[in-house]
Amino acid sequence: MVTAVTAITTVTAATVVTAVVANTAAAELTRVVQAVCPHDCPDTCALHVTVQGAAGAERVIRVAGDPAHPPTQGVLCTKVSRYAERCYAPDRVLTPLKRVGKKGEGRFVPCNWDEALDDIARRLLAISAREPQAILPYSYAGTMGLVQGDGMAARFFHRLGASLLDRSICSQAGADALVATYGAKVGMHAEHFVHSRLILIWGSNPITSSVHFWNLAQQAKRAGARLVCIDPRRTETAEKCHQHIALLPGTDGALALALMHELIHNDALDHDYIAQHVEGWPALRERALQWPPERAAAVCGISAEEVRTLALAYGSTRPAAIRLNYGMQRVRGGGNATRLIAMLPCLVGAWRQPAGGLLLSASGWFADAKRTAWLQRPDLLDKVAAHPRTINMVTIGDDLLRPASPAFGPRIEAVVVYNSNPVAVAPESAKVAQGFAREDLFTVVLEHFLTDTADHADYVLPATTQLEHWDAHLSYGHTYAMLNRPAIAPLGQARSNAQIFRDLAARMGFAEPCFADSDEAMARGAWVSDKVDAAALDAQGWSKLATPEAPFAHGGFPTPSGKARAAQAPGLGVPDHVPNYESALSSPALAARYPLAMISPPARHFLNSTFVNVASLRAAEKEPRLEMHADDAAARGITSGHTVRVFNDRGSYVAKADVSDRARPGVVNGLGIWWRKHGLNGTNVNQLTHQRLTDIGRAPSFYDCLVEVERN
Ligand SMILES: Nc1nc2c(c(=O)[nH]1)N[C@H]1C(S)=C(S)[C@@H](COP(=O)(O)OP(=O)(O)OC[C@H]3O[C@@H](n4cnc5c(=O)[nH]c(N)nc54)[C@H](O)[C@@H]3O)O[C@H]1N2
Ligand SMILES: Nc1nc2c(c(=O)[nH]1)N[C@H]1C(S)=C(S)[C@@H](COP(=O)(O)OP(=O)(O)OC[C@H]3O[C@@H](n4cnc5c(=O)[nH]c(N)nc54)[C@H](O)[C@@H]3O)O[C@H]1N2
Ligand code: SF4
Ligand SMILES: [Mo]
Repeated sequence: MVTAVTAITTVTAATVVTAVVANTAAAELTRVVQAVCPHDCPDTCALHVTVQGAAGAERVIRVAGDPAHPPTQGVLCTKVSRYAERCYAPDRVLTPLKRVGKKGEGRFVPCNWDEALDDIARRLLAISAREPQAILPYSYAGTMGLVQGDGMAARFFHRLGASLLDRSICSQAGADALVATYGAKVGMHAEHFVHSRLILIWGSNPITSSVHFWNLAQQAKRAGARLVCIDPRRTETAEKCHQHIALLPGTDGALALALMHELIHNDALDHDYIAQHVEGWPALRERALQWPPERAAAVCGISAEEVRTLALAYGSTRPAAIRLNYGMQRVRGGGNATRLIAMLPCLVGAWRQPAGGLLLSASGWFADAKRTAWLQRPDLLDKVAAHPRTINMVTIGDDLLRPASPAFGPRIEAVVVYNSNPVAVAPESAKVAQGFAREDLFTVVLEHFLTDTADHADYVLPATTQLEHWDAHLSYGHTYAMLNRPAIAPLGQARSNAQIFRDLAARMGFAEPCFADSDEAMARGAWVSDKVDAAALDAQGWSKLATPEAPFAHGGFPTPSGKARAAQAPGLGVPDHVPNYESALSSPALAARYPLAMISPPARHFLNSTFVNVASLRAAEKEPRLEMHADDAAARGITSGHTVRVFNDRGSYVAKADVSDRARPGVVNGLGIWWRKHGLNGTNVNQLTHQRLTDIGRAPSFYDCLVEVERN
């Protein structure tokens, strides 16, 4: 029922219960519950969830941004404004399901919780009695919550002695490179970008993926700042910046080196800052001197003039800020490129001002505030006979198909998936799907929907959404600790991830008291008490950490020497441009067969593969699309709307051609992670990507991929 809600009073108190006047005869009670967006997005918005109806018949009628939370400013992206649509979607899984069809067919029958949990516990116990490492948890960031993410689940798998998972699929190249350079995953505060005079938006499309940052950049623009976007794709963001440098994928390291070359040449360096707060600059300086703009321009597929102009602006404008994002590190050399770019603000002393420096991630600010060891209990591993091996989530395709061997260890016999959809999001997905289709693999998937991965499960267990459970959140884009309260009771028979692992632990005979901690106790206990203000968290749902406004104005990088590391870092040498595995320059024979570079960045209305099943959002994305430059399309007789086959040795993917200046010559853009079953030929872009890892961080190189395109 839609009733015109005329007044929702100011949100202050703990559970934020508010009386509302409705214009119906029987005014209904409405409450607003303080919550947090759970998604893998740097903005980590504070939510106001409006619930209507009496206890037992409550319904979420609105999900809105908290106007009082400074990063959120009362605004949400289109996707999460539709959160209620996702929560109440008719295809939501609301009972445990047991497989009746073949793996991958997605044919299930409902079963009851006891039957499902008893059978799962029995199967896992039987495997673990022989070899606990044959069991693999597989999870990522479906929710970023510390409780429903790797809280109770981590305790469970540690106690079991299951294989460990290297959660590397997104950001680990850039993250490890940032740690190598600054000592931690820390940087500028997003709110200070409003005062920057020059902003480089580098490998980032905030209009799609971080809309609150874009709002700050626009404020800076209105105040006279110059915005430069560095991205192979002419994104929605790029077209609104003053300048767009459309370099080839995987060439950012070369651009950074040439910028250094010019900063040296123009004597635009802050010699004093370098002398006091940077170590290893002489060695990197030598390398940079080998990268005149012409050399970089040839590698990057841009003009030397673009390099010179950018270097002049960056060397002479203060404050100058870089918003780096993970798009530029999903290539072989992503780690080295991040190290090089992260050095730029040190060389010109941009860190001296709060509105200068660089932001890739803010998550390191939470390192001392979060009780990771308590939440995850890695000490439970001490009880298992042998320290388990680690499986990289990027290579799940190969690893599911691998036989036992001394190097690999036991064959994977069981996978428990939660907060992830590997069949859609992991690279080289033909192999991932083949692995999950193994009839001898026991697979349990905790999910909201029948995703491509859930279709391969022996059991699908219905999980609660963020509207139905407790959680604690940090952010990688701001520095507020957050508390999520359940707005409504679990729908159907859904249980929270933590509850499901608690129930399994009981059946497996895990008697440690930590398995009795409630979701609420874990959400409230997630923080170190003198770092996060529990009262503020309780009252308003968020609490800001105390962090320095201009963190490195006087050096003090969290490295052993307190200096930023230009050259050597543990295990690493002087950073350099590392060419892609697949590119015209680095692999000419391959490029002769597959001459186009394909990148597959986020689609605006999806979040990775989440929301693909939400009808209104899928309608907004229309169809799997491949953006092509007019020259590349014309050479292949392709015009917009043609169905095209995109292929390489790993497989083929069918999409609708979109001939547009969003694509630069030589590069095609396959947007978003469609569910394979919603694809035009039952595949998605990851049919074409490969499992080779980045130079640093053991991360995927999704955007390092050559293809050919033809009319289908
Ligand atoms: N709507 C929406 N929002 C999202 C996501 C989503 O799928 N949809 N994903 C979320 C996730 S998981 C993450 S990790 C974050 C951050 O997610 P990112 O994947 O970093 O997202 P974007 O900000 O879209 O930035 C990627 C940009 O990098 C560009 N790019 C690709 N290759 C290169 C390259 O070699 N060099 C350079 N300079 N640029 C390159 C792409 O064209 C794209 O515009 O966003 C989150 N937000
Ligand atoms: N080609 C290509 N591939 C990519 C990328 C790319 O840019 N290009 N991006 C990569 C990146 S950056 C990332 S982060 C990964 C993302 O990979 P994933 O983290 O696997 O992300 P999603 O596809 O969003 O899948 C998350 C799933 O978790 C479920 N979920 C959400 N909340 C809960 C919950 O509370 N409980 C349970 N049990 N389930 C829940 C959702 O329904 C959803 O199906 O994909 C990577 N893959
Ligand atoms: S996905 Fe990002 S922008 Fe959208 S509501 Fe969540 S945190 Fe905010
Ligand atoms: Mo990600």
